[in-house]
Amino acid sequence: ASGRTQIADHPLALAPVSAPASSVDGFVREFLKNLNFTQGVPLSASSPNDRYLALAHTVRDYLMARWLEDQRGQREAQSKGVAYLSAEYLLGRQLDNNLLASRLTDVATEALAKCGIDIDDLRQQEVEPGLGNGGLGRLAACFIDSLATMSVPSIGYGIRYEYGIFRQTFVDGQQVEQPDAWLSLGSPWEFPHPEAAQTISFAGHTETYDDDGVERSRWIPAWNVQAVPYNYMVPGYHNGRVNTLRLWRSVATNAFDLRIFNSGDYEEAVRAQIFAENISKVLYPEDSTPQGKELRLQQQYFFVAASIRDFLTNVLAEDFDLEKLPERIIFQLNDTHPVIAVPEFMRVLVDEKKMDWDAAWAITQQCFAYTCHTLLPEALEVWSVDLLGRLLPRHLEIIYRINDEFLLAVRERFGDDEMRIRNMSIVSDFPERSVRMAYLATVAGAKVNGVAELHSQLLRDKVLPDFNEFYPGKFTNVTNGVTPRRFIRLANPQLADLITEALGAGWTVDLERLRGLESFAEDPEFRARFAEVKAANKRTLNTVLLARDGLSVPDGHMLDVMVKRLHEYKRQMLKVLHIVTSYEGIISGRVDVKDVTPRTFIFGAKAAPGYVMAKRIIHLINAVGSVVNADPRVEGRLNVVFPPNYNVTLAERVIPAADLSEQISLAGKEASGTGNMKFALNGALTIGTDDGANVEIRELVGDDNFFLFGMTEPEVEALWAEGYRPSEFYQKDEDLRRAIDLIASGAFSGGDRTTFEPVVSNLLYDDRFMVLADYASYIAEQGKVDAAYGDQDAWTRSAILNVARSGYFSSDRSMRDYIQRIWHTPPAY
Ligand code: 4GP
Repeated sequence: ASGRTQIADHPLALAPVSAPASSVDGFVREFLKNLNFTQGVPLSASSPNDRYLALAHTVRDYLMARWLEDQRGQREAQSKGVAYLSAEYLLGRQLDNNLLASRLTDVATEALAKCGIDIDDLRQQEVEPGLGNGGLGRLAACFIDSLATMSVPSIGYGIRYEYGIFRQTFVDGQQVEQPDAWLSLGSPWEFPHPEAAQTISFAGHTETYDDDGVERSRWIPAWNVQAVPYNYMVPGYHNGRVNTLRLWRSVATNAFDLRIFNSGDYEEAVRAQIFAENISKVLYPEDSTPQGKELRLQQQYFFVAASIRDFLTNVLAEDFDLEKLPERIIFQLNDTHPVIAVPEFMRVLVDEKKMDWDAAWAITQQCFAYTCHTLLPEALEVWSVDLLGRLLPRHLEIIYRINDEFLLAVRERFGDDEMRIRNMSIVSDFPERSVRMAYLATVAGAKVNGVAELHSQLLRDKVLPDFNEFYPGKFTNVTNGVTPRRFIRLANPQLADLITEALGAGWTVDLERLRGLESFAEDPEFRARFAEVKAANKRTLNTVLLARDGLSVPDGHMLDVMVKRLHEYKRQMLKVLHIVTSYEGIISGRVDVKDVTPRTFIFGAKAAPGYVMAKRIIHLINAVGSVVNADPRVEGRLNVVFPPNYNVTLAERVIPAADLSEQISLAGKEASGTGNMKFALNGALTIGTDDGANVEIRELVGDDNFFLFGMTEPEVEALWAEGYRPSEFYQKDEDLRRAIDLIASGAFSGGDRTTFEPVVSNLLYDDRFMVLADYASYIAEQGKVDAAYGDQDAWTRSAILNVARSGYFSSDRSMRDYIQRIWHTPPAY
């Protein structure tokens, strides 16, 4: 027994003694060791995948000591931490980021060179985890990077989707979804812990019972699955800190029935396994079927229930006084997907921990905060009462009670204003009885935040005004941010070096220092070097696109980029109309091709598999591209490039090369945007509406360095109120008519007028996002873009000023705002 105690006390039992030596020879040794002992091959017989995995394991080894130390610290700390609950983490590749964070890039490069290996070849082996869709998933990844870099005690919780978001391919210009098998060659960055699986239950019924004179409820579930944690390292930048991202995988409790197997029914023998594993199969399963909807709710409950249990049982001490929970944790709800955590938390406190309802509710209201990422009403999730009652019967009861008490309080405050009561009820009766998850989150959350100034204001005044009146001070804003580590240091190393040369080190963790570049904008020599970096980035992009998709970015072209999810509100259609207008001008002879500024238009966009109009727009972009690119009359001056499967890896090459950033959503629709920030930080000029964070970008970089067009949000409202008839714009504007007519004529569909007819009639007779209303202003502003681009030196000056003035958009600043306005956590421990 005494021997065991001694071992438990031994430093090695708590954490490895130290990281391997950070020398080239030390790295070589570790790398070869991993090749031999982890991959089981000698260098001479190793495949590129072996080498990549060995390299990744080596980097892990360097981070391990700090990771274990920080996990222990987090368990032992008595201070408050953050648990970020998110259905998505769009991480991007890990290798480079982890090398950068641990200052190992040079050592690793040299060490591998000594082994005869070009580290660049190994970089290409890494398949990025497809665990996110768009903005909110990438935001989550930026936030955990910043939290680690700022040493904030925190953990990210989510789902380890086996296939992630789909891999996009184009067949005849149309999107075809393929499974994204990102795990097929193994992921060296994850640490599975099957022994720490949690049981997560579903369905069944509830009952009340007498618990020593107190009537209590309990849930008798019908089936369950196991949630297996997979841990990922989240290293801070140059601070030795390593936080954790914990993603859950769903497996069957009894994966395999030997009795049935032996009876010969092999399919039935593994049915439970297939059923259970579906939960963590894909991100955002198609939800147009009832089965799809149910699967999404299963996913949401699955990961938040596992995360809450994980925190309560593995992080808190066994004898922790639950009344003190608000001093130890805040769960940040990243949009509505994790909101079912609220009734789950209540269920655990009331049913399992036997806490009094009011006490539990008071605690819950301090332990959650909610971030909304949208303004589109259809994006605010609702769950039918029918589905909720079947899948999570106890949670539905809890939601009803929360709602009853909430509405009682509303009546007390505002009287029996039935209209207001109906508008504020968490449970709505129309069009079917359902639970409004955004309302539940708003009622439960200590704070509710939007993601840019304008968005937060609209959220408060237009989307949830009654709640704002009822809960003064609950609503706040935190403008989004992006991590400068990945999006400048890794994505744009040459710019990073130029900045360091000008400003010295330190700006990577204190991005406001970029202000210092303002004076360099006036220095011709600096401008020339800045322009050279941009040109080099374009050449790199050209090489990448050529290898990846056989596409090219010709020398001397302005790079005009629109990369983001495909959605009508983002208005890729407006961009298409601009291209078609330029093209039509050339082929009709009204514009001399020699006067056209050579531009390459880059698109990157996935459409949700069930979003038919978005897919038609993708088809149209590709169709326009093939016609325009091939037409000799254009003389190569317009070039449309649409690489499929836009992802973080490609973004890191596209953004640093861009000249013009397209942020052209209808005002009042884009919550924030984060791509807009990445472009500005990499010296692209924005053409944009007064929407989302564009507003703040423009304020900071200045009107002279931003191309503003389109209606403002109040103008949009006014036009709606007055009755928007898109066809009137079509009738009035000759250029617009020519562009639309050209599409309608079949010019981009081999003469077939039916192919894009739905797109055209949607524009003419519906046009919910007012593309036609903003067309004229957009085209006029694009004219100014061309003129400005004509003076390259002035353009470069503006580009530098964009970089210099965008330091505010670091996700480190966002995290400081969250800490100050919402979490009230100590900045570090
Ligand atoms: C996105 C918003 O569309 C975008 O404006 C914002 O920058 C981003 O969240 C992060 O806050 N929303 C989503 C979504 O990704 O799925 O609703």
